[in-house]
Amino acid sequence: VQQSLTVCVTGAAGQIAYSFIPLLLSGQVFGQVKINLRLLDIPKMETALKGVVMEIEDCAYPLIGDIQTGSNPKELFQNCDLIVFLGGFPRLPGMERKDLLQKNANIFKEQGEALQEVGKEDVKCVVVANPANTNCLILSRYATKIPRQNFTCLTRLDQNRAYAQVALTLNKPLNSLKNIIIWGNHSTTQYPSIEHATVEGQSFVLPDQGQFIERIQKRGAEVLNARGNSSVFSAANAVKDHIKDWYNGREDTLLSLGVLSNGEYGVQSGLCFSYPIRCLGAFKYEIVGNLQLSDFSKQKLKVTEEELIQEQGLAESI
Ligand code: NAX
Repeated sequence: VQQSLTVCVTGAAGQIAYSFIPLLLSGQVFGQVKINLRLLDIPKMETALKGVVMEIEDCAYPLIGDIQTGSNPKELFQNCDLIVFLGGFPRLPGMERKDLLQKNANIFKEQGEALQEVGKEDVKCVVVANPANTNCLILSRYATKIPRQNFTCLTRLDQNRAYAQVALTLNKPLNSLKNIIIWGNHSTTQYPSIEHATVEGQSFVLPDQGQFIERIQKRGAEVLNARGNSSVFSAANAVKDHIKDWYNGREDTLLSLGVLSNGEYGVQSGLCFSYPIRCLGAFKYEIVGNLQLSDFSKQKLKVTEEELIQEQGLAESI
């Protein structure tokens, strides 16, 4: 059992960080482990970051160790055991997808270079900032000394959304469901699959599978339209679930996280692709590579893989 961990949060003055930091410091991610916190944001957010630190102090969390803030990843990434990448360039009105990809690719290139220079070789990374899969891929490209299994991106929010919708549709408790899988990109091409899922140990069908898939693919937009703001505490909650299960292991169900592909299911090697994952504890996991896929599923995987290949091409042209 770890006595203390050093965790960096990027985009630390942003919305998801504001919901995630309390989960981390109240022991909901790592349990009773002391947390040294590194908060990174852009220089413009320096004062806002100071405010976040004041609120952390005012919580008087027993688990808090030392806190450092700043805008230089080369300072803040030093000695980190885990980095949660929430910081990114937002999509502004009128901005093309290509511009968004390239702006973020530049940020993740710089942060990857910083990791390569100052990072611990066993640091674990969770990329949340969009386009999450491709940002994660770029980060790993520039931090080659770090094992590729240590790079992950968040698709747990999509997985949690899928569980919730299935539970509501079947009118069954959430904990009676297992093995719903998110395949591919954290985007509208993702494939939320019930092909290997069970309810109370039995496989099942949904009254309208097409509607379910589309609902999960577009859930982010549905929340945005209703709230006038993107998903925040559900995203922070998913980051908590992702890290907690990756760290502790999880025997009872398959999980979904974006990881670097080794070609499983015919997906281009090197892409950051959300797969069925078995978390084994101590930040170890394996990609479950031997599930039988229907032709329908294979075709869905192709669509999301193609989008990722395209994103990779755009990001590489920086
Ligand atoms: P906010 O805009 O509230 O916060 C982002 C923060 O990042 C800002 O404080 C900004 O100053 C900072 N930032 C920008 N460039 C930076 C850089 N180079 N280094 C460090 N910090 C930098 O967004 P928020 O709602 O917190 O969302 C964070 C990210 O999560 C966004 O990219 C968003 O698209 C993404 N999401 C991903 C999800 C997923 O499931 N993978 C779901 C939720 C969310 O939409």
